[in-house]
Amino acid sequence: MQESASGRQPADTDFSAIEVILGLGANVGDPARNILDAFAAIAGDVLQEAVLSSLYVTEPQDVKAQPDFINASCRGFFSGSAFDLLKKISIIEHSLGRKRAAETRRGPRSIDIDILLFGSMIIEAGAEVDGEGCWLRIPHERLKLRKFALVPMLELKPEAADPVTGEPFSNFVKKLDQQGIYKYDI
Ligand code: PH2
Ligand code: MG
Ligand code: MG
Repeated sequence: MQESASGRQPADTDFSAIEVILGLGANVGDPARNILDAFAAIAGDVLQEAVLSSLYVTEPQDVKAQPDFINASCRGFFSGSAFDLLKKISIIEHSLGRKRAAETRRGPRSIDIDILLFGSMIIEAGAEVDGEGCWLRIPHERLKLRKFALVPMLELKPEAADPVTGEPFSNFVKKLDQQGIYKYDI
């Protein structure tokens, strides 16, 4: 645990590591395999003490006419900036067959890895992914609207609260009854 600087600590404890929550989603190819492969890469190379939530089968949101998704969440500690993390996860997306240029907005994808929470930081900044400009917003701007992101995140961190307002994210799940989500048996 990197959170406390009091008491006896191992000499290599990194107090700059920040707790992050990622959202994972996939609905092309073998989506469950892609989620597990993405987690293996994250746990091996990106986050310390990485843990994965259950996998969930979720009804597609935004663009309804596409296959069901598998969604999950991952929690761990990262040493570096949010931009550094974005760069690392986009390399993993790429290695799992994601081709942004060929995608439709909010449509099917082999793997999507989103930064949902980065400690309790509030970030709004221009960034670059795969040579294209994008807007990095943390907490993720659609998190409160998406049961497929909230439910796996709350499994890993039930007390998670919106860094902007302090409101527990669990309050928002109740308002999203109509969005289908089921546990996936691996
Ligand atoms: N991702 C989207 C659009 N719609 N629906 C579900 N159920 N799960 C997703 O991960 C998802 C989605 C684009 O990011
Ligand atoms: Mg994304
Ligand atoms: Mg997404």
